[in-house]
Amino acid sequence: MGLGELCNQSTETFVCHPSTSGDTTSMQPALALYLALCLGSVFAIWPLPRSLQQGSTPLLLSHDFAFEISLSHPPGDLLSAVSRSQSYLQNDKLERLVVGRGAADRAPISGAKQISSLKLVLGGNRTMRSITEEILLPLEERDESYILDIPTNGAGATLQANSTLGLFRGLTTFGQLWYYSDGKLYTLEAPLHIEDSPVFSWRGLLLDTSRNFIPVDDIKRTFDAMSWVKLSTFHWHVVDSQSFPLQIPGFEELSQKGAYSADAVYTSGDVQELVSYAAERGIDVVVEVDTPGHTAIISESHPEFVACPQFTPWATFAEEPPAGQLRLLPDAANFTANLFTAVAKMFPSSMISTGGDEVNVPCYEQDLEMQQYWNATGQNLNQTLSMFMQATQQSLIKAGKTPVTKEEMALNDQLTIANNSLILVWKTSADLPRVIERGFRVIFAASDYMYLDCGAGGWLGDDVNATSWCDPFKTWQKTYSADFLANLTDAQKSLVVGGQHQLWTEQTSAANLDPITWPRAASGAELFWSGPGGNVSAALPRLHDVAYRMIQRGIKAIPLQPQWCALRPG
Ligand code: CP6
Repeated sequence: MGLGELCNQSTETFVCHPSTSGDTTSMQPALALYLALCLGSVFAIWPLPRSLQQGSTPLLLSHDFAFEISLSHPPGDLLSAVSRSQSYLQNDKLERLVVGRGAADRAPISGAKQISSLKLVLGGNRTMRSITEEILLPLEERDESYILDIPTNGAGATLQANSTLGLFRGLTTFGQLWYYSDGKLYTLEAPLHIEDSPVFSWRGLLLDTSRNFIPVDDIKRTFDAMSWVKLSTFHWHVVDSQSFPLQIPGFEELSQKGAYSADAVYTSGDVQELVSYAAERGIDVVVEVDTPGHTAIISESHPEFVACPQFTPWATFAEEPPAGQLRLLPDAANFTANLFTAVAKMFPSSMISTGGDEVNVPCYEQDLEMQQYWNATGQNLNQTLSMFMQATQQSLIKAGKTPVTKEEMALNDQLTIANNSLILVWKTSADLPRVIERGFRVIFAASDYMYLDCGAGGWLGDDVNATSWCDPFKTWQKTYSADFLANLTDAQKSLVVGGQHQLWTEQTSAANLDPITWPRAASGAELFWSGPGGNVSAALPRLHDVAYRMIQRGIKAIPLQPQWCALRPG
């Protein structure tokens, strides 16, 4: 193996993608290659913008560089985002990787012009809203586009957008342009013109906080890292069979009896703090209260609503211990509908998930109360499940929310679910076209590409040869290459709202949250911002920069290469 291979900095990886490197496409290939190799190429931008024209003139960030906001009453969250951008510029010490080895470079920055300001301009005819308000809009109403223009001489640089959310995305890109050398920040690519907007609006990360409790500060740190790669959706799988850490007004008994400890809870105050911390960073918090399956813990406070909590062997009645799921009876459905009404008041997002995955049939079939109800009414399992789904989804719809549910509920043609439901395809990518054919909007979350953990591995018992069905470990390359739009017509593609990584936490706590998530979750961020079809070898050097920058900002991202590759030579 050559040195370049070890660091994955082979010359091939330095050739810009023709459609995204305006300045090099018209040149002789040899010259273009030379410029790309020796004079730079935008390595650090992640996710890749829709269009990018770059020159090859070095530009220094002036020591008194300032953002200029040409708005009469800029919202507070935009001002905070600007000052965070300032402090990242001051504190990031990301050095440029050397060609062939990848080590940090002393850049040829002599004779460079300086850029002393970036003017933020809000265009369009839209009402000015804060970032927080923009990210809470329904998916199809959001505008995250921006145009960043930096002339060769640095003067008159502008960031334009139609929304504060777009300005925020542009600020994130601007922060990725700069490398550090000898106390200075520079870019090698002026002039730079970027026109950008995401292919998908749902660019998510699911985090399970039930199997192991994740403290508020760790979730906030995760939001920071998510925002640096323009992820837009935190899918919060807050409760499950093992613990119920969410305090819900009017339903306090659930967390009192269901949290791991009195400390392992999210209070209403915590939720508000997390929701606004996320929103200020362009992240929508979509909460999931998984029902009717994955609810064994509810039997601690409401045994009357839960089927089969004591049934054994558990493997017959649940995917993992403990067994127990909400009965598909009017009282339990009513309770759950009221629970969702209360949850809807806590979360300002336009979307809420009712779960809907892995409903266990034997658990219901062997439950006496379910048997009695079916006998008395002449109904069957699917009819009672349909009744449960309608009760819970209707309570969300009444609260003004769009219901989200897992693919099982869309693929069962005996069920009636809301037409506007968003469906999470989690089992296999092969199910995506099947759900689309039923006319639903979908989120690509398939376990063959999008699982960060191997969650089921926690329940493999004592079989030393067992492999979990989500094996093998999903590398960032695997996610990055997910061609989830293949074989879809344009009309079908329009039903895909995006996708997300999943982190189930049977084997994750705050101790390994960062390492298991980063930088891999960044691959999903680019997949759903820039769309599928990206080139893994072209992405790799940029992903190195993402990982190194995250580490500098306090994220315990794992390495993609030996440290040797990033050390200053000599
Ligand atoms: N918990 C819940 C889980 C999983 C799901 N739902 C899961 C299933 C298979 C694997 C990993 C996780 N742990 N509530 C499925 C959506 Cl491999």
